[in-house]
Amino acid sequence: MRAHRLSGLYLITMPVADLFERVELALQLGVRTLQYRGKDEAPARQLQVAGELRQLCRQYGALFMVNDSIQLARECAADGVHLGQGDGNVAVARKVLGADALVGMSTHCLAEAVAAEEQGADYIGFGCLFPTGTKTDTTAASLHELPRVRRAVRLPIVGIGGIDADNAGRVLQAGADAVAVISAVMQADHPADAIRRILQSCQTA
Ligand code: 3NM
Repeated sequence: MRAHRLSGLYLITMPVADLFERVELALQLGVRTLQYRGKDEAPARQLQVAGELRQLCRQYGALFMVNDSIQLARECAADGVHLGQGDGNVAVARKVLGADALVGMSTHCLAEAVAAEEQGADYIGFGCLFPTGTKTDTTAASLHELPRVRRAVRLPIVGIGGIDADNAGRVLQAGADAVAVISAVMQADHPADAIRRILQSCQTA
């Protein structure tokens, strides 16, 4: 299990035309965890994209995670899978992917965070912390609850939802170990600037 490596910027993909260029740029600038999230893509496309991202991450020594699908994570030899509350259970993921696989779980409140730890997750996502246009069916989570979650669980916490260079520091100061970001990088007009600024706020938080 490599959850101890979760820190700083945890980048998540969305389908954009220059996906591989953005991801490679992020890896070059120091991002060490990438999650492939291609919910609406056809299965064959998911496998192809995930396989290429997997290779890129290997090249840069970064962790490669797959969103939701234990099966896809297995097929592309990902380092692990990130599960939503309804996406399956940690024990099944570990059985399919092996004992060394990293298994993350989305949580939205203290009770879910504690339950995820009890289920054996390696880390938790905690959100949605700020308004986001990326995911429509989010459940709001409170930044004010994050310090309580920090005290209640020993797992690494990855804040998520509407995070950018301006608010990343607050999320880390409230107790998160890392910040998960989609649109602030994937849709940035100047991705290098966005990535650098987020990484910088991670270092100074
Ligand atoms: N999960 P952006 S919020 C994928 O609350 C996802 O669990 C969330 O995208 C949760 O960085 C979210 O563009 C979307 O706001 C995050």
